[in-house]
Formats: sequence, C-alpha cells, structure tokens
Amino acid sequence: MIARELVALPAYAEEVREGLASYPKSLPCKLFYDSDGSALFEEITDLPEYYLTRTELEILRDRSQEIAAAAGFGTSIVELGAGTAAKTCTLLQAFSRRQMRVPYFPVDISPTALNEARERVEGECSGVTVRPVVADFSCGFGFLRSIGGRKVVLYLGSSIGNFDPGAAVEMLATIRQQLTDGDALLLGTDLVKDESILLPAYNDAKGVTDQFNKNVLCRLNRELGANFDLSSFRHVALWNPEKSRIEIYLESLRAQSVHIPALNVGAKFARGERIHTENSYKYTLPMVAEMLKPAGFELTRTWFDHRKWFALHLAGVSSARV
Ligand code: AVI
Repeated sequence: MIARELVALPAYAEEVREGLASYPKSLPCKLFYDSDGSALFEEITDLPEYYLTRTELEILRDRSQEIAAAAGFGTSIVELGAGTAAKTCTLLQAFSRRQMRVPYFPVDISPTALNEARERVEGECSGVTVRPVVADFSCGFGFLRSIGGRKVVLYLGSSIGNFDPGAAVEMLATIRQQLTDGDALLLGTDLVKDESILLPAYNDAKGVTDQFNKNVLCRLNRELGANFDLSSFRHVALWNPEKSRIEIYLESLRAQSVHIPALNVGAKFARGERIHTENSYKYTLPMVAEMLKPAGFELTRTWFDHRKWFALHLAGVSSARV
C-alpha cells in the first residue's frame, strides 16, 4: 500500500471551507494580506480616490502637537499594525518635543516591514528609541503587558472598520485588558459621508481594488490548488446605509463550478452569485462612543481633518469594570 502524502493546510483552510459552504458565500478578509495583497494595499493608499490614508495623515500633520499634549508626559507609543511606520513620524516627533525619551514599539506580523519602520524612525525622529515587536494579533495582545510604564496604543488607518461591531468591541476589550490606569488608545476611524465619495474609494478607476479583491482567489489557486477563473468573477463594492458599511464582493459572471483539491471540496456558483470578502464600517461619533464604552475605554477627545471625513479619537482606560 502506498502511503498518501500529508501536507499541512494553511491556518485559514477551515474558514474557507465554511465560508464557501455557507449562503451567502463568504471568505475572510484576512486572506487579502499575503505579500502581493499587502503591496496592492500600499498602492491603494496612494490612489486619488482612496482618501483615507491622506486624510488621516492630514490630521497627524496638523494636530500631532495637540494629540501629544492631550496624551500627557512620560508615555511609550505602541503602534498596532505599524507596517513601515510611514504615518507615525510626525506624531513621534511631537512626543519627542515634549519628553526626553520616546520609546516606540511598532507591532506587526511582518519582520521586513518592521525593519523598514526602524530605519525610517531612527533616521527621521531623534529622541525616539525603536523596539520592534513581531506579533500576530490573532494570538492576543499579551505583549502589551511586557511594555512597562504609561502607554499610548495607536490603532490607525480605520483598520477597526474591517471588524463587525461585536468583534470590534471584543478586540478593543482584549487590548483594554492588557492596559492599566493612565494608558490610552488613539483610534483612527473613517466617517460616514456621501456615497459619491465612499464608493469610488473602493472602486477605483485604475482597478487596483479589483486586483486586491481578486488576489484572494489567486491565493486559493496557489495555496490550495483551486481552479478559480479570475476572468469569470468581477469586483463589486456597495454602500449599505443601514449597516453603515461598504461591502465588497466577488461576483460570478456565469454559472460555474470550482474545485479546491486541498480541501476536497467543490463550490457551485450561479450567474450573479457573490462571495462576500470584506466590510469596511464608516462611523458617526455616537457609533465610536458605543464601540469604546463596552470595551472599557472613555472617549477623551476627537480630532478631524478639515472636511470631517476621518477622525482620530483619544480614549483613556475607564475605571468601570469590563
Ligand atoms: C485596511 N482597511 C482599513 C482598508 C479599508 O479601507 O477598509 C482595506 C481596503 N479594502 C479595500 N480597499 C481598502
């Protein structure tokens, strides 16, 4: 008898199996971020239609002094999902004008991005000591405990908006559990606005978001041996005003069957059937307060860009039990 070769499946495999067996079909948005997807996301942040990154940068450029003053003295800065720390230098410089030493802990799953972050910050921000932390948030935020003293935790880019409301509160509460009195959170959120601005940000003229979305299928083809025909799916982005979110889908352009050998499953698609790949929530101020409070944070102050398209919120840990 010939023994069959056992190959370890990627950690996301079961979620793919479940997502494609459910109705409507879905795939987890974390699948976007392999190295190709991360490069495409970087490209998205530079697109004229994708206002989020530029707008948050405007707030950081114009309000960093106020943010540092509101955060108080003697704090370390911990940045969750820091990537290459492209946005953070202005803020770090503002902190280093107010305190002698600024310990900066960029946290990311990618050691390559963290090396770039270290080089950038050490080159541009005197008085800042960089201590990179390689961590996967799906394994929790225990690393926060080992960072002594007062901390301001940055969670920028409206990444919180890719979590459904319950999961967002749960995630923030998990961060809160690792913090103590005097610590704070600086949270970036995209705001509700007219769909004439929201929709193009997720459906750009150059088609980069289309490629970013379809990269999920490329990944399943490459990593699980699936046979998705990319030209038989189209990228769809919709604004759902009831749920206050942009919804992203891959829509099948014809009736078709796809086979995923590594999972030993097949998936049938009707013409027009969609796979839901991402939600991107857009917030009002009450929505932000509603998210922070049950997670154990108290909103202290909010800063906006000049068009009020994006916001940065400073929230202290609340003494109420969570
Ligand atoms: C990472 N995240 C905040 C982006 C967003 O805007 O929700 C991901 C993205 N999806 C499509 N374009 C950008």
